[in-house]
Amino acid sequence: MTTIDSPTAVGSGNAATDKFKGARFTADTSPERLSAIATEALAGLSALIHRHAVTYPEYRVLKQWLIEVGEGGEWPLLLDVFVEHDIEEVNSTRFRGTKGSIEGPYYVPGAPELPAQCTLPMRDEDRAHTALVLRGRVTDLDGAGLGGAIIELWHADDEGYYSQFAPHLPEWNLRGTIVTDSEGRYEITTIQPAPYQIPTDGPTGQFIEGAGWHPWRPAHLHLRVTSPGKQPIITQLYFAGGDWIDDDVATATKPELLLDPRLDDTGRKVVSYDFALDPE
Ligand code: MBD
Ligand code: FE
Repeated sequence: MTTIDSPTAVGSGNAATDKFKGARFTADTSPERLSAIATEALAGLSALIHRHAVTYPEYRVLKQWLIEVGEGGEWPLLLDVFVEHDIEEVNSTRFRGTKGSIEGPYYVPGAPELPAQCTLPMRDEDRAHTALVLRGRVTDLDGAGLGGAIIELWHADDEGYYSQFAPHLPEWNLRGTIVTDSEGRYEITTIQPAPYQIPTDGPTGQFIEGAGWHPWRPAHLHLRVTSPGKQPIITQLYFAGGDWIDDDVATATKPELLLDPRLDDTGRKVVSYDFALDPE
């Protein structure tokens, strides 16, 4: 009998939790600010408990479920799906360059460095799908090309799985760190990802099902674009007309972030996208 390492919610959840914990973050929040935010959070919770007359069985189920979110490693997933979009929104109002979007739970720094014209690492079965060519320029706000800018690109495969969060995939599958040429240009060949389904076998997925919601994100590419002296952009690109594009469970689409690839005469889907970076 062979054992197939199939992706599980607890596997991807714990991989995301371990990676996040490894990074160790701090924030310079004052006691006064912490108190103000916590007081309001608790007041909101208090108000909804009274308004809905939340029962003891409901309270105990909530407690049990929160414990399972932690044990399943799903705090990154749960928070990034339901909370991060508001954090991104309030922190991007002053930027004039390319729109940002949420980072999500599956970014991994240190993907293989690739030249401006490149193909992402992929398996033969990925390569069997229609090629997607994403090309364009990284510029400043005046449109001047930024040579040597860094584009980190990561996305799911045609089954919706991310490398390092699904045990059957090679470490850096469909992940790369691309360096723009001297005029800021890049041309990356990859494949179009499938829509992403929140794992249905974990607490986040069970909650979504219990509430009668759907667990889908539209197909998307994740990007982090940086250049010295510029504000880094973390964003996502989506596919016009795709499933879930107007009903993302993570509320992270924006009209400025839609791609509409065209089939070229070699049978590849080709699309251009330029990234404009704000000054630091
Ligand atoms: C994803 O792939 C994602 O991008 C987000 C934001 C949440 C869960 C899975
Ligand atoms: Fe994603």
